Order: sequence, then C-alpha cells, then structure tokens
Amino acid sequence: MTFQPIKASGNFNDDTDESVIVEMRPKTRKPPLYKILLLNDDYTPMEFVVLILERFFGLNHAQSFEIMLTVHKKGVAVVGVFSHEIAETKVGQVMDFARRHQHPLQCTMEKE
Ligand code: TYC
Repeated sequence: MTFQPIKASGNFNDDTDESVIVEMRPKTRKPPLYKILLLNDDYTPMEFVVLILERFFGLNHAQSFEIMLTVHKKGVAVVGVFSHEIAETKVGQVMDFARRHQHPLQCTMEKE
C-alpha cells in the first residue's frame, strides 16, 4: 500500500528544503459510483415502467409509481446509484426486458 501526505510543516518553495510531512494516510480511492437514469418516451406503458422499477430496483409499488411519474413529467429521473458492475448489469437487464416486450424504453448509466 502507498501512503499520501495529508499535512506538512516547514518552508515551501524557497529552496531550503525544510518541509516536513507530519501526517500520512493510506492512498486509497473509493470506487466511482454510477447513476442509473430512466428516460421518458411516448409509447412504453406506465404499468410496464412500474413493473421494471419493482423487479430490477427492489422498489415498492408506491415508490415505483412516483419515479415513473417523475420520468413521465420531467423526461428523466435517477432510479438508483450503484458500482460500475452492478449498474451495467441492471441497465442490461432493463434494456433486455424492454426489448423482449417490444417497448422503446431507454435506460442509461452515468458517472456520479
Ligand atoms: N410516457 C409514457 C406514457 O405516457 C410513460 C413512461 C414513463 C414511459 C416513464 C417511459 O421511462 C418512462 N405511456
């Protein structure tokens, strides 16, 4: 593991080289998170969108209905935030399910 200085004392940029690092922390990065966005269209039935939100995002009926209505009115909504792998899987599941039912529903992911 590498370490990163988080505090230092001394003179900087005066060529005397007297700066001293007084505290270090592990140089680790949290993995980036990805928002899943659901997009509105004129053809996918509202009940189908609600079903998708229940089935693939574990939302209850009321939550699903509310998000579906937000997408319907505003054009887009965030339906959840996940790691890259989980987000990619869910987007694939939603797009597959919509395609198999011949609905034009679009779902995408975007780095937070
Ligand atoms: N606008 C669609 C309709 O009126 C409903 C809809 C909501 C479609 C959300 C897609 O992501 C969507 N039937």
